[in-house]
Amino acid sequence: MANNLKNIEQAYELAKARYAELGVDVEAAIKAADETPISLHCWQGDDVGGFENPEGDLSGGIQVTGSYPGKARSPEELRADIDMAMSLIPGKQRLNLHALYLESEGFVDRDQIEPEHFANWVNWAKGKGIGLDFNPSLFSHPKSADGMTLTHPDADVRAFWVEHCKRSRKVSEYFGKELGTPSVMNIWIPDGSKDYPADRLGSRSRLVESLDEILKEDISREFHKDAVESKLFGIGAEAYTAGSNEFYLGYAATRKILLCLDAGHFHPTEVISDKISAVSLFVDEMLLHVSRPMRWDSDHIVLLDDETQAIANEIVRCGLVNRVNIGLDFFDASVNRIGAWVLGTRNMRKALLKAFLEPTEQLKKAELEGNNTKRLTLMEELKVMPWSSVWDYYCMQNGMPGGIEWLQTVETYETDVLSKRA
Ligand code: RNT
Ligand code: ZN
Repeated sequence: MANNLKNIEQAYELAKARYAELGVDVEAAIKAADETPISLHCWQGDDVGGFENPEGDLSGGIQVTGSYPGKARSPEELRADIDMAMSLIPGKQRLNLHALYLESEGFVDRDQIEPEHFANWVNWAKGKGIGLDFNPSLFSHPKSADGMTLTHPDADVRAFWVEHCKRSRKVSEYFGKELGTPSVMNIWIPDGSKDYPADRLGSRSRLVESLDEILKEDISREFHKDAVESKLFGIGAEAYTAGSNEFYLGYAATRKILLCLDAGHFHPTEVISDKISAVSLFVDEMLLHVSRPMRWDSDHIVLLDDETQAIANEIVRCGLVNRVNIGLDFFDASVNRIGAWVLGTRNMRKALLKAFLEPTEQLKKAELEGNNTKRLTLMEELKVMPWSSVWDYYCMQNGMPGGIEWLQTVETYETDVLSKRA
């Protein structure tokens, strides 16, 4: 082990010297990557099930596939699993909760949720010194069964969901107050239709009305921030999605709230990395749902692929670290769920580290001078720079393995804990 640590240090020193030749301050890059928060999504741990109704089925046009054993069945199990995952991921973390993950004595419907139903989560977060983010849950419920919530033609159904969202904002505000860091609350609705609608305008007008009603109460941004998430289509909502990109871009810009960009919510060749700079000129803060769509909005585990890297590069190159909130959104039930969290989140962190290890000013200078040969050559060179030696060192500083040794810890936990869950 001691030998191994020494090798990591030596490799790091060599890497540092190589990066210095490019004018990159490696220590500053490590610090910046470490301090950029990533919000882990609670729903990878139990296939977006939650604790409202143990028999509840996932609906709303999203799907989890796979039946890997050992999913969390209670808040205690889920928190233990998140503890395990977080212990293997370096850097500043947050937890992103859905309203479905409330804790109560007996059934509490969505229009009845209170901050107290999330007190255990807050205490847990306090113990870890992390922030919480929140989401109202407008799916997996009888009142969303026909694929409409805030756009529903029935005013009573709309009112039910408006009330849920209003109460969710109070939960989010409570998180911010208790934890000293604002909670980003994201509204995503499944609303759309399987076949061609006759009145898109009517439906979208109702959505504006519902959202305006939800946002009526002013809540300090010191505690809570509102975000809205667009989407292209869902299973069973192929022809029309009310909350499209244009809809929410306009809504977020005019209401001065956050826009959420989910990597899986656009046409297959469209990428959110390209949207970050554009949106930043009109919306002051963003939320990202970093995900990996495969042929559709499949929510595969985030890889260290070109798009994940491009997202990180854009955040860093545009100087948007303080205006882009990074959240993850994937749910894979075909593999060890803790492994999924660790792998996907470490990939996002790696992408951030690589982005901070870039000589951005040099790239921009070459571009301004019209030296596109240099720009491209430098970009290619960065791919083979010894960033992984910096990563290993950074992980070592955090008392974590840089390589795949973390998998052993996850496998031991699977044997000792997960495999005992019926
Ligand atoms: C669905 C959206 C939404 C959900 C989570 C559970 O397509 O991406 O963000 O995945 O809120
Ligand atoms: Zn999403």
